[in-house]
Amino acid sequence: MPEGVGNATYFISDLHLAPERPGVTAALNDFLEQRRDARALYILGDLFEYWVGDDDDAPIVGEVAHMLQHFSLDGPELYLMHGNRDFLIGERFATRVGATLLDDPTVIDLDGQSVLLMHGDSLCTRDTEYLAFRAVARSKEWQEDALARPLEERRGLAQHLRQMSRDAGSRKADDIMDVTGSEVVATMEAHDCHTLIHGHTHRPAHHEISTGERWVLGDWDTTGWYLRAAEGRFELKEFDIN
Ligand SMILES: [Mn+2]
Repeated sequence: MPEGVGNATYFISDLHLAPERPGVTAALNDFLEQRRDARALYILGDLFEYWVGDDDDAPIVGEVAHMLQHFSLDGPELYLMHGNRDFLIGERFATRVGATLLDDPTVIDLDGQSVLLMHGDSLCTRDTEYLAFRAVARSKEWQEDALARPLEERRGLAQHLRQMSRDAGSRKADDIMDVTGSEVVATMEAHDCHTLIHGHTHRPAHHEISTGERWVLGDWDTTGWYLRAAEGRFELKEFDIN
């Protein structure tokens, strides 16, 4: 086995990396350096607070790209799924960091077990306003139009969308922002999976449900979260971020 490749699979999401929170970027660097037993790392969306295109030359993009490159070159497989903030990440960035872009949802084989991976936003079906925006913003037409604009204009658009998302979040009832139980069950059944891992809701937890189990990853702020899977066992861990 090459150095740096072990038997553990890690899942993280919702780091919401942004220049104004350098501590979280530093925490990602530490996290990656400490994963000596990693066989694979799955980043299940919202690695970045916003994404304006793979041509973004902002320092944080270069910094994070360098960390991920370093990690994947050491041997572990690296997978990236889009979140509702960074859904414009493209193949160019994925290739640059040695990652494979995953569809949402994706089913993986984890030590012989089928596991369903999602970001989680599509499970929040009571938030009809957001789902309407999602349908538009995930279309090829909308994305091609957005990405054809000059970088400065895209940065302005990203700030506008962030503000809209924050305003909408503060207006909406708490239960709208969580997943819909029946949607979780239907999605797991449709994919024939007894284990679901997702992020997005910032409500880290392990839920035992009728279809099996649901692991919810946590967001990174003053603490960070990861889910570790090895030898058929899952562990959800929280750690301090300085
Ligand atoms: Mn999200």
